[in-house]
Amino acid sequence: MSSDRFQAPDYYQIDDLLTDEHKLIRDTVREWVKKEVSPIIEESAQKAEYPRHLNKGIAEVGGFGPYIPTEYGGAGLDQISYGLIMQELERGDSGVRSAASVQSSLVMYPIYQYGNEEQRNKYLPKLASGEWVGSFGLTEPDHGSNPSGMISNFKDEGDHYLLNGAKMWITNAPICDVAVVWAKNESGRIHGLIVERGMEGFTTPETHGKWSLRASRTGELVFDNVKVPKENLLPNKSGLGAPLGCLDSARYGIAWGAVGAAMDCYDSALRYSKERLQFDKPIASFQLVQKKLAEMITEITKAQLLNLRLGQLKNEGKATTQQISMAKRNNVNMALEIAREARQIHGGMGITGEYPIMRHMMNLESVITYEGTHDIHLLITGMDVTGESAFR
Ligand code: TGC
Ligand code: FAD
Repeated sequence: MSSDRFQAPDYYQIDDLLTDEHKLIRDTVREWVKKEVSPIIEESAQKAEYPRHLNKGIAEVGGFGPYIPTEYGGAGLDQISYGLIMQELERGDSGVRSAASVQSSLVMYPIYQYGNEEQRNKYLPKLASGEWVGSFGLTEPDHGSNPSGMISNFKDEGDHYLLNGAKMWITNAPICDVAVVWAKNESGRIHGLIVERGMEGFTTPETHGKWSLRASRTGELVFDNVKVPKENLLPNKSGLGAPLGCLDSARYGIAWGAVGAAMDCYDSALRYSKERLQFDKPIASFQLVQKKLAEMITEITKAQLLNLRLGQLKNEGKATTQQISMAKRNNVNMALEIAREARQIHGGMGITGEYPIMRHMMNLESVITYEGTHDIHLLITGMDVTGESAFR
């Protein structure tokens, strides 16, 4: 990729609504992404490799467990800081944000929120420092949008649990040291179990051939009579609401992250439109190009404001699942449409790795599907406003 000349759009002076600490955190991550992510990410994506060496830096900028208390190694920050970190990481690449959001909201969060003190002390500091990589197993081959139908199960065998089943489409699976896995007990109740690499019968085959999130490792978690120690059960919450609670936190981060990807596409398109001449004029002077850019900055501004308000609500403990769904759905779709329009503004250059556009666009095709598809989030809003469930 050509050098990273990113300049963040802030059309409504939203910076004025942030604290100095928010801006410091945001700018620190932004600089880190410019220095460490932008120069290498295109090659990682082309080679379908996750640049694992970045984990140390993600940890240093507070990307693993931003809102987890410092006594467990987290950064102890508020929810707006968490959002800003995700925005900046996804400005670099959705795969980098994925690494941070899975580790933070899908692995550290359930261990912190549903685990006991021994589990917190054992796992959280190593996850916060990036020494360990975590994964989150909810989706199964036959149960994606409908996780309540999962068939992964565990039996009480006296001194341990015996876990069987398989999870699919799991971020970090091939490289994870620990996995938070959701499975049903003998009464059909969903519980979270911490499974560690090395447990006999636990394998993590990689999913190859992805056109999206290429700089992120995806795979399966397969459990063939895995003996899980009893102390690895998360004791403080069970039922589908437990994994869904984690998704609230991750979807919130994605709502911010998608704005980062959109800002990068807009910034690149704006600069390109001023530099690219056709018919002896910058293409920025043509009305049809201006229409694209004007609509992009309008949508980005709306999404930035949505995120900030959602962050305030989250800080106050008032953000609902349904509000988070709306922001995830709106912002990811907005980012994908902006990536497509930005690709057009770049003409043929837009399909190359010289610019980040096509990589963002392909990444966002996963982001619009994972953590609840675009249509599932629409149905969550539909149910909220009508009181009628259209899922079944
Ligand atoms: P439903 O009947 O609505 O709910 C079941 C129980 O859960 C409770 N609940 C919640 N509790 C806490 N937090 C929430 N956000 C909750 N939402 C619901 C609910 O009250 C109920 O409790 P109870 O006591 O009555 O049993 O469940 P449903 O089976 O009808 O399903 C609803 C639906 C479709 C919305 C939900 O299952 C869903 O969100 N489906 C989408 C699945 C999904 O998002 N999967 C994501 C997998 S992880 C992932 O993609 C990671 S990508 C990571 C990356 O790389 O960044
Ligand atoms: P399906 O549920 O089969 O949906 C297919 C289509 O049917 C969609 O368009 C959907 O909207 C539609 N549909 C389904 N039900 C309804 C309905 N009731 N009404 C209307 N339309 C409906 N999962 C994890 O647990 N952990 C991870 O770390 C993880 N990482 C992922 C990484 C990547 C790169 C990807 C692509 C996925 C990841 N996932 C992960 C899985 C992801 O959450 C699922 O792909 C997603 O929830 C959708 O499930 P599905 O793919 O089985 O699609």
